[in-house]
Amino acid sequence: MFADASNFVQSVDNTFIFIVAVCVFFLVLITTLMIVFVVKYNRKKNKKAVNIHGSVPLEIAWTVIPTLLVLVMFYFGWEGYVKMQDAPPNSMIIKVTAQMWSWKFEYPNGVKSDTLYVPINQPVKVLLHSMDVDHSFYVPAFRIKKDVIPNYNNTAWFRPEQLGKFDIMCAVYCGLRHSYMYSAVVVMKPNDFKKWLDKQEEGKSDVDTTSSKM
Ligand SMILES: [Cu+2]
Repeated sequence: MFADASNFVQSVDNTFIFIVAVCVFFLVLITTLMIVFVVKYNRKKNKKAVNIHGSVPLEIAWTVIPTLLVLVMFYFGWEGYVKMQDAPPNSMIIKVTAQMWSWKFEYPNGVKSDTLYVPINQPVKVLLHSMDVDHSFYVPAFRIKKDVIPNYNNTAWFRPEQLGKFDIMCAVYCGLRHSYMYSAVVVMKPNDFKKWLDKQEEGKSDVDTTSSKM
């Protein structure tokens, strides 16, 4: 049903679907019972109200079942969160700088770009820095979202598993042009990524010479 653009898609979607399914099940159950009871116990049919006393089996059921359900939700949420916190040691480190209102990406060799380029199947750890206010690094297709806060080193990681271009957006309102804070992550074949990075590095030295002449 969903495209597997990163290693987190499956676990996040399963947790989400489980929670939605539980909510829909109870919405339908409670609404149906309400309607049935309104008809069945209508005042016109049952003019005299009857006092009902407690039921131990019922009380146990409506305490234990919801408790188990929220514990299962917590388990999936916690398990997914721990995986997202723990970047593999072979991750490529990319510095991400957020500022009003743009993203900057810096690769291990010092190359910088406005769009994030990554090789497929390579774990990438992003070091998230903010130059000014709170932002949030959000890649919906990868199911990752992490706050980017001034004076605080937040990190996130992902392993892209599908070639293509995916949206990056800021998920925290950060000022007038917050909605302009769009970028993209481009997932490339490892060879293409290497070529791109080498080309950028040549470009970078050109820029350095021109700036030093000025
Ligand atoms: Cu922002």
